[in-house]
Amino acid sequence: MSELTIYGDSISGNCLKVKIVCDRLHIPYRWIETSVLKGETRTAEFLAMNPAGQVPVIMKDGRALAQSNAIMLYLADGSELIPADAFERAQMMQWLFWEQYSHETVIAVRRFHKTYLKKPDSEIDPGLLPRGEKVLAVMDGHLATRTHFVGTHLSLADIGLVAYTRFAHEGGFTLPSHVAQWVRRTEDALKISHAA
Ligand SMILES: N[C@@H](CCC(=O)N[C@@H](CS)C(=O)NCC(=O)O)C(=O)O
Repeated sequence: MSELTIYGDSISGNCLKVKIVCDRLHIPYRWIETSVLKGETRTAEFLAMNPAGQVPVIMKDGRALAQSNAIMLYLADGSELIPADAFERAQMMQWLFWEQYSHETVIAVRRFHKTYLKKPDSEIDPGLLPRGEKVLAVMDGHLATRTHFVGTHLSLADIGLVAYTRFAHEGGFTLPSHVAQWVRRTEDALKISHAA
């Protein structure tokens, strides 16, 4: 089997999800730094792998796969990061779909505009801040009585959600207490540095 290659931008939480899963499961990989800001996702070679022009993308056995959560599901197949119980597995998917539709589109987007495009708050969509606060409140309510998003073990739901939550302060958000504690716990469990 050929080596796994990850095309990723180190500033991107979506790309870090893939790296975190590989590191956790001891999957060897080659990382090819691909900068969004430098337009490296717009070259003909890159668009041939992912016509959507987005990282992360993995190449495995001559095939390309995009979408961070789809990549995590492929890499973690059969591992302890995916619950064996069908209902818990579906709950994990529930959070992963929510992450992409409601969380990443707000928390990651505001962080990108504020920290990387260096826009003043007056030039950033004013709806992002209240929407992000609502998203964090949903997470806080869920975590008030739980250590992990699903069941009692770390799963892809935690990895998918921690990827951008740990950088939420760079988007001007303050983490509610249960979320802040869960971020710390999850970073420690994954042996990644504390982002805040
Ligand atoms: N839903 C996709 C989102 C990927 C995405 O938005 N990637 C960003 C970096 S975080 C990107 O490549 N942006 C470049 C662009 O959209 O032009 C995923 O989860 O992989």
